[in-house]
Amino acid sequence: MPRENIFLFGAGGHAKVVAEVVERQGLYRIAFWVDDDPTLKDRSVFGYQVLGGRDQARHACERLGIRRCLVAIGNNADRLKISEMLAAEGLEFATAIHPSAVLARDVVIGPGSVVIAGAVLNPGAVVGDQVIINTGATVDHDCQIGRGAHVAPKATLCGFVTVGIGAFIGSGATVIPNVMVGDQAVVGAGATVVRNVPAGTVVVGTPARPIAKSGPSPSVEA
Ligand code: JB2
Repeated sequence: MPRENIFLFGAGGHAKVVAEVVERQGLYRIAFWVDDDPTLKDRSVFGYQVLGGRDQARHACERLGIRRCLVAIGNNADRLKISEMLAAEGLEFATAIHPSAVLARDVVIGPGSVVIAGAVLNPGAVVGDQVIINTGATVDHDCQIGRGAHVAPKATLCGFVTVGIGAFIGSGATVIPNVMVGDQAVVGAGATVVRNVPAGTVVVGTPARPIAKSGPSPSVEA
């Protein structure tokens, strides 16, 4: 079966990781990168050309009949904003899962989401769209991960954890069972979350405590 052509939006550090996942998954062929940074235009990254910004993408998609892409930008608010803009233009989203990730039979992963090498998702986990489950993260049974969230490398979510829209769980953080992390909340690297985190709150440490408010995401407010 021929692989479907897609493009990756963003050509930075996260995008290179996403390209690895897409190549190893083997379902899609990367046709080109799109990036608004003019200094990247016409560069080759991993052998794929950076076509230019969104306008170039639109034309190339029409010409090549491409209807699917992945937004490969780590910033949650920006990834959501750009995915909404691309969806409004009629584009759909691929889902990329690294073959070394371990997914239980009933795990649900939304469109535009990426599961990176070594991640483990146990039964009943539901992952929304435009989510990053990063390298070696664990999402245990019956967790729910909201749209545009990011579970960073080696973070551990125990059973029945809920992660809100656009929330960020830092690298190596642990969230104990049944805890809810609110929309756009930020959990610092290595934190141990033992009670619910209100929306828009930054928590750090063990046990995790609030230190600040996190910035709003336009796409969450909309
Ligand atoms: O709206 C935008 C945007 N549009 C295009 N916001 C952001 N942040 N980036 C945008 N881009 C393009 O995506 C930029 O021109 C740039 O080329 C690329 C982002 O690359 P960068 O290397 O800055 O970040 P990243 O998103 O690839 O990686 C971050 O997130 C990952 C999950 C880093 O923090 C990584 O260390 C992390 N692993």
